[in-house]
Amino acid sequence: MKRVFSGVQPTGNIHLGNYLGALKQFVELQDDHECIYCIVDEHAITVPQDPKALREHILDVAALYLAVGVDPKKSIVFVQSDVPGHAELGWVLTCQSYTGELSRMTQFKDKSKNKESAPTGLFTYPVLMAADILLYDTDIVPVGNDQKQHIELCRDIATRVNNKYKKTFVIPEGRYLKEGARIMALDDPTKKMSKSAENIHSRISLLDDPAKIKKSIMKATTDSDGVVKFDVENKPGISNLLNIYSVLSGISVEDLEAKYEGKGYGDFKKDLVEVTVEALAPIRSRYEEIRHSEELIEILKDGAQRADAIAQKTMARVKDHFGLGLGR
Ligand code: ATP
Ligand code: LTN
Repeated sequence: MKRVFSGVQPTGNIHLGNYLGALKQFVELQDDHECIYCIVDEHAITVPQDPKALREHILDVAALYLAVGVDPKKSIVFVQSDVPGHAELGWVLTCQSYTGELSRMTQFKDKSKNKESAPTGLFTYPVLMAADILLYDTDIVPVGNDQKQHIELCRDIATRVNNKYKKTFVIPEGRYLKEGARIMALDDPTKKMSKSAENIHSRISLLDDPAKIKKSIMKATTDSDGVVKFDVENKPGISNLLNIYSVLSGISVEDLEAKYEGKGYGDFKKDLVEVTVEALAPIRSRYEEIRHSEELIEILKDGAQRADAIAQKTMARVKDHFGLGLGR
């Protein structure tokens, strides 16, 4: 069976973009792959975090993984900092990566824009991400489109190590969804839907109640010609909503265009509210059931043990190939 690894940062507000771009794939892959899903708390501290809130957010994301359908009987679910191999391999790979290639990462450029200096961790973050993936001999990494550049860097670093030392790493591949791979912000369809945007109506969080969902969708930016048609260039707002509608309902974009021919955005949006509320209701109720349970803690502890067993094997191989330690 092929191995799958992915991670989500515990920074709160998991939204439709995270769900449709990444989490939905996590669930689909479980049946015929060996899946490892991580809550990447060491990534979260690349920007300032309140310690109490961070710990809560770790459990929030873990509960959401389970609520959307990740099954701990099939998949390993764990918290990154519970497995020391991530930081350990992160360092080894930092010594195999170059400031030039890291300077080209668009996420770093965005996050450090207009700042004279940025935390070093923000700069080397893609190397830690490479370590996360390579630590588990991962074949497939399901992520949103925005992570493509980081996946390519991971492949470059792994290939470099394999060429320079004995063959050490499996070269992973990114897996991106075509539709829904990039969900845009509701208030500005030229930007991606984001956890960190100030306007809460720019996103729909998985735990939003029906009233909030309605408000955000009804306020969503469209255009003035009132025709429900998919055209990302000229009609990015309605195209984004069509995309969301399509992935949530399973109806193709063409069929939706036909369904709303001659109708206005009002009707379309009203139905989209209904579809969204219906899709998120079971996620919300499962989340409430599990979020404060002892079961959740047990799942994460068990997951960390299973992940650590794999990680230790990889680290032994890395140390051997690099000549680190005593070798016995
Ligand atoms: P932010 O929304 O604050 O930019 P992020 O991208 O740092 O968050 P993570 O929690 O690390 O979010 O992302 C989890 C997964 O969700 C990743 O695979 C990422 O590619 C995906 N993702 C995030 N935003 C979107 C989006 N708007 N559309 C599709 N996928 C997305
Ligand atoms: N960088 C990713 C989160 C992430 C990840 C990973 C995804 C960290 N490590 C390993 C896949 C595999 C993000 O910000 N979305």
